[in-house]
Amino acid sequence: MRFDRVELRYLSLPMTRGFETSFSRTTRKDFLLLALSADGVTGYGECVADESPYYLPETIGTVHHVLRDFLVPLALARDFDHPRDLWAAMAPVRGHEMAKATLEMAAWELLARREGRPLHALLGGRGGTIAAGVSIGLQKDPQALVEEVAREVEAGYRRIKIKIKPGRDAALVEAVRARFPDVPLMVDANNAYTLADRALFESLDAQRLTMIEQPLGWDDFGDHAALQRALRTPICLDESIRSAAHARHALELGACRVVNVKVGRIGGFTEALALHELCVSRGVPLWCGGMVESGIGRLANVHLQTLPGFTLPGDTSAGARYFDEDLVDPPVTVSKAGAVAVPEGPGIGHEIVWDRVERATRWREAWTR
Ligand code: OSB
Ligand code: MG
Repeated sequence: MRFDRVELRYLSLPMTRGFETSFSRTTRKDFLLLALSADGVTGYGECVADESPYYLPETIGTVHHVLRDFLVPLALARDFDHPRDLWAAMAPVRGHEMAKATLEMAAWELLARREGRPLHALLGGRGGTIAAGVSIGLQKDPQALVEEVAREVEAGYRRIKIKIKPGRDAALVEAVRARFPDVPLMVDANNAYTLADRALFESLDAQRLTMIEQPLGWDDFGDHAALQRALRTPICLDESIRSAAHARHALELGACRVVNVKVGRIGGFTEALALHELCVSRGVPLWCGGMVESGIGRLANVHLQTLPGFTLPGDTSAGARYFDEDLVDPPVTVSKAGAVAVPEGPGIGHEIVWDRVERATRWREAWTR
């Protein structure tokens, strides 16, 4: 592929509802969308970085900088046979996985469109449907949370994830469990705790949670290993895993028993495929996380989850839970049976709604060969 143009847009989309985690509350979705062109075909990559470095260190600002000054020049400097060669060429840039993924995912999407095939076919996945789970943000009180869980169970979701933080944890789990004793339920703390909170997690062990996601430090393995030794409930790492090697180290140290993959967090699809292979070879359950993506990034997640190692429902919920006017048509929907249909059109497989993209665009910048 001879890339001849890269365009980066900053988009700001109003959200239908706020999303609150232990680290922030958002009511708008601000993100970068990258368009990569070669020989008259364009592919798209949605960046998962936020304005603030509260989930991981990267931000929209750092992604813009690293793309503009390092990754885009490199992508326009020579030809690439395959997206994995672009990934290899980006190796001299340390870290900055979200920036790398934005470009690398666009290269896969471009290749899929050029071949007239759906993204899942290039990744080695399959058609059909995937199982949907849902991530529910912090609500104003336990009653509001239980009502929200009831709505999502009714909507068909096959696994419920709730956010917790210190002071808003055990009581929330108890309230949900009292009403839904058997629903597949997990919690995500987004690194809000330390080992000093061990007793809380030991008490949660009785709640038959499918897993506890990222309870401790965002870049920690050692304390997670100590906590995992004390628990029956599996720990799942999210923030701590920014490469396939991180996952291997975490598993070897006993820091987790389940892995959450976000393509945008680990540098792109090439690395996601390596991580997938690692988990399959070790029999480790794998699932696909979400970053409140627009339909473009959401569909990329749908395609990835058709690979055989994705044995657990992910955080891919209906686009309409977050956006009245999503950027793809049709939007991503979830059936009453909790299934998302895998698109069969070229690339991500649904049309991008350009007038909505234009309306959401705050600035744009382009580079040519
Ligand atoms: O930790 O999984 C997370 C959203 C933003 C940042 C981090 C996380 C999340 C979610 C939302 O849990 C998942 C989604 O619906 O996209
Ligand atoms: Mg998480």
